Amino acid sequence: MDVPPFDVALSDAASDVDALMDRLIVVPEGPEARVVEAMRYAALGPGKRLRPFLVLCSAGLFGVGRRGALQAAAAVEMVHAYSLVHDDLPAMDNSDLRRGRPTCHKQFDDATAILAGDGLLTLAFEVLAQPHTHADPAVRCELVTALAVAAGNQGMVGGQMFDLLAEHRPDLDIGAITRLQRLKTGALIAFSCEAGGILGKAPHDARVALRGYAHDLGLAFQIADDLLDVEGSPDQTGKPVGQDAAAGKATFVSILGVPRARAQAELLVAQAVAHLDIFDANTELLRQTARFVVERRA
Ligand code: GRG
Repeated sequence: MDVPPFDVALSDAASDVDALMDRLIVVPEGPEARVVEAMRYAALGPGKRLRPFLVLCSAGLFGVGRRGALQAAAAVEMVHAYSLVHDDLPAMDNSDLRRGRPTCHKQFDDATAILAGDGLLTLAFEVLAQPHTHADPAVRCELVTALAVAAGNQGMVGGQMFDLLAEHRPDLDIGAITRLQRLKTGALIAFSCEAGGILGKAPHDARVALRGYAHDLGLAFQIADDLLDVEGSPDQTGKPVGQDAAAGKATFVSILGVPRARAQAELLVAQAVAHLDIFDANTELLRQTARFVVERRA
């Protein structure tokens, strides 16, 4: 089967997942409408939709139907959007700008932003549990469990705690930073890659390969993020830059320096794509995603 150009595939994925989230996040009548408007603001705002794209690409390896894959893609994007809303709050990063627009708590207010994050996190699991996601309840249950582990204290929430405690700890070493980032951003990226394997009831070796790809991709993504924080501008990235240094945080870039961090990201891209060699199916989009992750400017 012909593979569409990377840009087209990424933008089609973004349109399709946005169309589904638009249908799933419905503003009701009554005073609770405000929190749903904030959920829509956070989830449907501009963004790369990288995690949904990874779900769709990994699902594509196993011939999974588009609707089921989109359900899982929408769920992971909702969890991602929630994490950004909560991360931007005054009690955490205290950011005013996200995706080139006021952050959710600036557009609404702190309490509404907290509730909007809670609403998105909760809705994600409702979506995974819907029969549209997969006909087999055991598959839906496996997706729910995997996303809970990735998003919760064993994954993103644990990583965020670690990150908050890492402020003013420029002494943290590369091993500690790697663990922190694997939890904070890597776990959700890993879920996105593994979701296709769960939906497609993929064999063990395929899941191991996807996990390896996701691990290297997640670290490459984070190094690219650290480089953008040093070298990018708010116009490019749509968010404040220089925040890591201002918070006295150790990062891959503060420890390795820019040239070695860039070389490490390249090495991780090469390692990530090597994991894909076991697949007979076309892995071109996943290979190009690894390049995109380190070459992106936002
Ligand atoms: C609040 C529980 C909780 C967790 C927050 C992921 C996270 C943990 C915070 C985000 C802070 C941050 C900027 C981390 C760096 C990596 C990252 C997740 C960047 C944003 O993801 P992109 O680049 O964003 O995929 P878009 O806007 O394209 O969706």
